[in-house]
Amino acid sequence: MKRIALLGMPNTGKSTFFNRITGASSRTGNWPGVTVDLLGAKVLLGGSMVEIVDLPGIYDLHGFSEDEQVVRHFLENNSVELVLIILNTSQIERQLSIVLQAKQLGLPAIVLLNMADEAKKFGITVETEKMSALLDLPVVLLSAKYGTGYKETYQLLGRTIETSSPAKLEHLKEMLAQDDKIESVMDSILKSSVQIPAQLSDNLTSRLDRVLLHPWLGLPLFFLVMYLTFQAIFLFGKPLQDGVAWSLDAFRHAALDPMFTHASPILKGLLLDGIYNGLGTVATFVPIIILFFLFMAIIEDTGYLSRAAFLMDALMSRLGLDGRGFVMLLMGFGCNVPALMGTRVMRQRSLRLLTMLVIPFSLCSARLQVFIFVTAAIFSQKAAPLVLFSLYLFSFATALLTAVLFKKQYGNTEPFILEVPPYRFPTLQQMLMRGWHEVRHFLNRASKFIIAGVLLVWLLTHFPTDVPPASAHTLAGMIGIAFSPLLDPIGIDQHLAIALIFGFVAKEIVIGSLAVIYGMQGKGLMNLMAHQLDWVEAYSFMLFTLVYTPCLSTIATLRSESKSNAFMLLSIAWSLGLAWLLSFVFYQGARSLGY
Ligand SMILES: Nc1nc2c(ncn2[C@@H]2O[C@H](COP(=O)(O)OP(=O)(O)OP(=O)(O)O)[C@@H](O)[C@H]2O)c(=O)[nH]1
Ligand SMILES: [Mg+2]
Repeated sequence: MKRIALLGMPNTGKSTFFNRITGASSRTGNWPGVTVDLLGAKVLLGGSMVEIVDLPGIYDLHGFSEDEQVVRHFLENNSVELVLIILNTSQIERQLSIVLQAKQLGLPAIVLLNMADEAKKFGITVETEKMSALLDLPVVLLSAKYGTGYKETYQLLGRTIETSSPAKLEHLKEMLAQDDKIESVMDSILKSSVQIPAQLSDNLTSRLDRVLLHPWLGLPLFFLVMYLTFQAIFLFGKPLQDGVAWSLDAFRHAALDPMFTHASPILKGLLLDGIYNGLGTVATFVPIIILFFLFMAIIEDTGYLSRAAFLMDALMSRLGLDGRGFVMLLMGFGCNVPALMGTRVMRQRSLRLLTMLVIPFSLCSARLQVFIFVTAAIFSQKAAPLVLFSLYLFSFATALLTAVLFKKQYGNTEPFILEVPPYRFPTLQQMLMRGWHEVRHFLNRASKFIIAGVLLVWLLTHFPTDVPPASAHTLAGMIGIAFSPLLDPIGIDQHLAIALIFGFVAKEIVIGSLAVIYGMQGKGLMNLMAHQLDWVEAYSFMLFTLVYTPCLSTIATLRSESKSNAFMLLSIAWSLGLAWLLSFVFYQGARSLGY
């Protein structure tokens, strides 16, 4: 099968184009370094199937960072019939060098001048025919996001791919050794085919930035925006969550219970109290999670996240990190795994490792589910938001503490130059795609971990069958008792111990297994928990859940990204130790104060 690769600098719209042409959902975002790995998809072009590969953005084919190596490695080890070089037209004077490098390598290429809409707004004009003649390559102007010029591009691709033959590069770096002529060639091409006004006018961006990047208003505004975002998520998410819980309950009473009246109690228990209740409790959080990611996508796509990096850079560098580390921490609020992979844009290994050590402390959306659930059960409506907020503070505090403690070991000397992109607003389609992506992610995790997890918890809490379920004499009870010397001093009883043990696999299993352990769901489960736990125990449980290792996927990612077992073990040991210590100090402190 013929292969087309997308090449270009970061944040030029490669993934947006890829999604448009393949219908796939590669992650996009207004931030350099969103794509860090290869993503391929097949599509019918010019009468035959072609594979299109989305690559991470690179500044230069010589680059040293992990994601630049991914690109080089790909080009050296795969034959490609065509490269699409995607440029941001408004930055054409900086970005043309990649085209010349590709030409020098003899790659069969088409130049796509993307973001035509923005270039037009800035008053930049390109004479594509002239440029095409000078480069001796096809050049098209388009907007991958809004679709203008897309049809022509698609047709051109179809025609070109039919006749193109494979290029293979074995020693890319050596082939690029002589590129001192590139500068002058670039200058002359730009002079004769591009007109750039003396002053680029992007009023909106500069006006907004005057406020949002204000030296002392910037940070408070940023935290206000984050605060309002969370308020909005709960304002819209809570009714949706209640609706889902109500429908699941109604469905059970109306359809499932009657269906299983004659089934054996064990089967009924396993299917309904085990899988249905467990998975259902987790599923009620899906609307909140989708909203959460939609809002995050807006913040990311508008370019505000890059501003956050800029605002926090000075503070972060004192902790041995940089502005990008802060952005990764925020991304980690969604899910730690992509945030860990996002560190590939960092060139220096020690900086990357320190950032990776810090990221698992960000309170990801799966942990958020546990906290929403437990706070709703134990705390008053007034106290619950404050409790949640305090957990976010702990999340930041443990991350910062980790950075401070380990920064000597992982010294950072990499200079960080931040590119602040113009503000851009996501289209409805981009947002829907993101929402759908999250649903799929949930279903994937549900089928991989959650069902198996709740099933196992059900078995452990119901065997042997001649003792009351979830009592001390069941298998789960015995495991809980075995751990009690460790967990008693932090106020975690044998029920919660089981939830914690399974939470090691995925945090969604924590709430799923609470439903199974207590044999209830929804309001009933909350009441029972409120009856059995006081607030000190509940908070200690949440602290532990927050700080100890997020999930198996995170561990696997830590391992694969660091390529070091020792580093992975350090991360696990440190977070477990810190979790225990924090819960211990909190629990014993609160008890000695008489709570
Ligand atoms: N105005 C405008 N914005 C665009 C266009 N194409 C992409 N964008 C936006 O530009 C930003 C970057 O797009 P991506 O597709 O993530 O860029 P990328 O080249 O894949 O970036 P990396 O993966 O970081 O290398 C996103 O906010 C897109 O919505 C376009 O034609 N016009
Ligand atoms: Mg991308």
